[in-house]
Amino acid sequence: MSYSEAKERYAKLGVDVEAAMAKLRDVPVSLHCWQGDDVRGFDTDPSKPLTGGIQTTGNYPGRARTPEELMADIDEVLKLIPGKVKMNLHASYAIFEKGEWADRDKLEPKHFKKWVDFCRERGLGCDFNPTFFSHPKCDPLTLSSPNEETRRFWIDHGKASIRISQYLADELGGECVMNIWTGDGFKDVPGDRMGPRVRYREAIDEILSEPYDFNKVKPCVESKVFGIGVEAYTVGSAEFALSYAAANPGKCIPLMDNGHYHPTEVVSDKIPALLAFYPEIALHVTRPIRWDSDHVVLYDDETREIAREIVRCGGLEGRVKIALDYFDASINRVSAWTTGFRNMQKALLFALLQPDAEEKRLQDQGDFTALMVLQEELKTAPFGDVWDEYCRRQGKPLDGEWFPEIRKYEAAVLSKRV
Ligand code: RNT
Ligand code: ZN
Repeated sequence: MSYSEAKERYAKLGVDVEAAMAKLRDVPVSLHCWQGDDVRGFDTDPSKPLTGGIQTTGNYPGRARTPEELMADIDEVLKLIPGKVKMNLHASYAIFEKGEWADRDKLEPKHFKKWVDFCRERGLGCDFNPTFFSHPKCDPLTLSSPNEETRRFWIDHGKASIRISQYLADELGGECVMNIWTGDGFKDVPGDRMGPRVRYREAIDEILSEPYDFNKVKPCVESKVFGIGVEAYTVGSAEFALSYAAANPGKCIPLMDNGHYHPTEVVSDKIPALLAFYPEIALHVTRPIRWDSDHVVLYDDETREIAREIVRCGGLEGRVKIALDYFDASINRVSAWTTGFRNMQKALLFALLQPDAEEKRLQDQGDFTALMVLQEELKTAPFGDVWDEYCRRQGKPLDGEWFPEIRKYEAAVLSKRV
């Protein structure tokens, strides 16, 4: 079926395909720099293991080892994905001059100048994350540590990150979403569950006492259920993070990562629940398989359902900040990035092509039979033709066209990294 026929088919259902494509083009989705190098960054010894309960598995050749390599790989991805991209950096990706190094509590905006240049040249905004893991000062706790000196170091890192986030927003325009996540927690049954949480709360209070413009810098608190080696207790649990954000309106917003809940819970259902209370929320879109495994985002049921809730709750008007968060080291990393980003775009476009008003009407009238029939039939509507058109209009490759490009890049560039 051609695009014009698909457009007509959707029009019969009351869906304006042109408006859907136009809307999606302007919605920023954050592309996480950490897929390109297995979350290593540039400020610590790459031979040391990751800590904080996160893990990458696999050793597919071609991992980016320097800022130049990582930027080249991101450029390759940017050629292959439609939609509005925003970069998402971790503090550990600071770029130092030759012979220079600064510890995380001493990081400055200038250590991200090269990223600002990179983003500006490409017309991208930028999000930021303090890095509270994979560092000798994790004892293993960070912001919730009982050790005063440890806690001070990480609070100072958080404050430095606020200043860097403000710099990124000022230089690049738009908002800088600054996400606070720590892997703080215990492998086994704690003797004190509240102490670390109170210290964590006070530490975030201190970080957020650093001045910033909340219209531009959006600090978030990301919760988690457990991590590898941190199975029994997580300081920043769901209740902790939501309560923190609720208690600090105008200062910080909650962030949900869909790998961070029990397996029968779904973030799609939590989006409207939070939006009933919070003006703004942030998301990490990932794909958990049995645990927070951070597999590449697929065009699957839950990704579509997350996209549908973002769309029908008015999230595309800025209320929902969308970021990707996954890292697979067992496959070509440029392909992993491209696949996940394209799938998020697909899910959002699919969501924009659903007859939301009609579905709501049917539900409110109690016609659940018609609602089911409509929802099911929409699944085989000619979505692929609209997706192709969306890519074509942005001068980006269609499905079937981009992977050969990555194979070429792999042969010419990635395979030479040994
Ligand atoms: C870890 C969290 C966190 C990290 C990134 C690298 O479980 O999801 O968001 O993945 O900050
Ligand atoms: Zn996350």
